[in-house]
Amino acid sequence: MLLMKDVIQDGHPTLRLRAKEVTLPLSDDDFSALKGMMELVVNSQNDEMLEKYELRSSVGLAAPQINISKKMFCIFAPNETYTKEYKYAVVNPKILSFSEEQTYLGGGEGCLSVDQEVTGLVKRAMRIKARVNLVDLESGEVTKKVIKLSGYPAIVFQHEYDHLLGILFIDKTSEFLPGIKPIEFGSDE
Ligand code: UDB
Ligand code: ZN
Repeated sequence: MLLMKDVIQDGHPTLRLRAKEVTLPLSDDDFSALKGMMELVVNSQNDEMLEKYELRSSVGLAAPQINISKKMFCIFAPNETYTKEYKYAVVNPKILSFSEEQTYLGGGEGCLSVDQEVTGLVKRAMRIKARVNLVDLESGEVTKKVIKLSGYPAIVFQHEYDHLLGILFIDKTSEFLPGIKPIEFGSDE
């Protein structure tokens, strides 16, 4: 089982690499890695597991964060009204378009690979359209899709996508973002 100690921290060179394309069909190793990543994120949102394994309540994790420099990430996040859950195991994503409209998390972003205390405001597109390969973690089936995301799930997607480019949120923080409407949600763990 993956734990917080398996998540590498800022300063580790892997976090700064451009992740490599994943070869499809998915190898057993890549599939296991994705499964482990999703397990960590899902477990972190379960109070008992969170306490038992001293997890940080997480909404996403990218492969470079567990020292695998490949284009894969997992997301398990609600929308800002808690009416829908987005659970995606993603391989070789490509963001096709970003909306003109921008937003940011009002409480700021953090990162599992950056010291707990550090947060900052990060300008993000309000909506994105992306080409992805979605992996069914039960069957192993991989499906090509074009997805559209908006609001909080779109922010999480962009944060994880940045990890595949070697970008951390601390590279992009602003003190103020005047004229941009924040999403008031996800400010705490
Ligand atoms: C997170 N968690 O997982 F709104 F159930 C952050 C950390 C860094 C604070 C652990 C988080 O936002 N938790 C959260 C928020 C909610 C509801 C909920 C849990 N990440 C993921 C990460 O570092 N991936 O690489 C940071 C987020 C900041 C913006 C998007 C991802
Ligand atoms: Zn992160």
